[in-house]
Amino acid sequence: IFAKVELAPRDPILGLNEQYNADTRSTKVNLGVGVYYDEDGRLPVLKAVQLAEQERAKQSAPRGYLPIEGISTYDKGAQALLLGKDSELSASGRALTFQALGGTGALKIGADFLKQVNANATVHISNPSWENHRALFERAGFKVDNYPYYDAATHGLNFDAMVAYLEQLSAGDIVVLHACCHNPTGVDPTAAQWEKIANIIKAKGLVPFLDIAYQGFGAGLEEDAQVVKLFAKLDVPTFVSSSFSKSFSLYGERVGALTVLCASKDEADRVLSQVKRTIRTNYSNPPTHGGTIVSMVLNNPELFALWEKELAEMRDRIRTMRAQLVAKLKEHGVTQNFDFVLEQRGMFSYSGLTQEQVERLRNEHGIYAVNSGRICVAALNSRNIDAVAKAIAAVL
Ligand code: PLP
Ligand code: TYF
Repeated sequence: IFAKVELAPRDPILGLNEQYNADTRSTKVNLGVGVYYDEDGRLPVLKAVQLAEQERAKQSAPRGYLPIEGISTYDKGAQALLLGKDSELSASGRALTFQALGGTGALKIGADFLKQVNANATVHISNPSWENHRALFERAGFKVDNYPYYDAATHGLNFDAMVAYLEQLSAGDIVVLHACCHNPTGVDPTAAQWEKIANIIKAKGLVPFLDIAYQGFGAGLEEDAQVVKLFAKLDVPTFVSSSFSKSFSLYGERVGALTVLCASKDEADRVLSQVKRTIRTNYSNPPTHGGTIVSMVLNNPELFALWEKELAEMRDRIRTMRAQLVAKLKEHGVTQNFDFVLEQRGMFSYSGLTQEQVERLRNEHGIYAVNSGRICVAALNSRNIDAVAKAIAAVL
């Protein structure tokens, strides 16, 4: 049965990691994968997480099976982060949240459930989008198309083309939107543009699937959830995949959530039963450790405040790195305007570097960026930024 199995392509981003790890140069810098590193170039273990883990270890809690939908306090906490603490949707039982295996797991159970209820829909993702969006929805059985998004000429959003594209979609079609900190470009619509996007989606009967993997990395936890609240207010059936991988620096714990907004409590009860079936037939129920830690932080006011402060520090450090990168490029004689880097949000910058320049960065300077020109600004620090700016200047 394996004789005809073809070799699958590597994930372009995770493949880059393998290449980076094999590189023996001591000056190498990994700006590829979307991971937040601290000023010392290390993956942080947040203080709020450490305190929760110490408390958890003291409890020596047994590790029984969780409910299919996960830890109820985790689900409530994750939902409140998206909709706010006094959401009418939550109070009326019209919002469902499922603990999921990271943002990816949330996308996958959402996609599988959508395939069951909306099989002939086309899924529309931004051009460009996170590498896994297309593959994941195709694997779930959908046809996947791209809507116009990034405008290379302005390093900004091609809003007119995006709107024109959405206007001609058919009712029931699914539109995947990055609720904040667009991956890979760092370019987000403005509040006014979001209003317009949301109104088209409602008027056309489209199904929004909001992916929010970087809540807290844009402007703040609340600010970054505005887009979710906007859709909640519109009263359209909405899917939200959220992730704590980056915001808690708990990548390997697979902490995420799928939230589904329904029209009535009765509808929500039926949707709940079907999404639970999707989960049961995939992995039965989620794991305990990461979810417990996140739930402890979300539901303890002191730990929550500490977490929010640590998240703000990560966000501010990325901003500082953006400013320093722009300044250092000038210092190294770059005359092109890179000020757009300051406007981009979240971990990434679509730098405008060509594939050839990215290859030279990698081969000649040991600096790893994604072939698209995407760099992870969160991997810069005061020790590597000079070398990075110098190398970019050299390949430009
Ligand atoms: N969605 C986007 C846009 C992402 O950038 C990521 C990155 O990892 C994910 C989803 C998946 O998140 P997780 O690692 O929690 O599965
Ligand atoms: O875009 C990124 O770099 C992150 C990490 O299959 C990532 O989202 C990349 C690829 C992948 C899973 C996570």
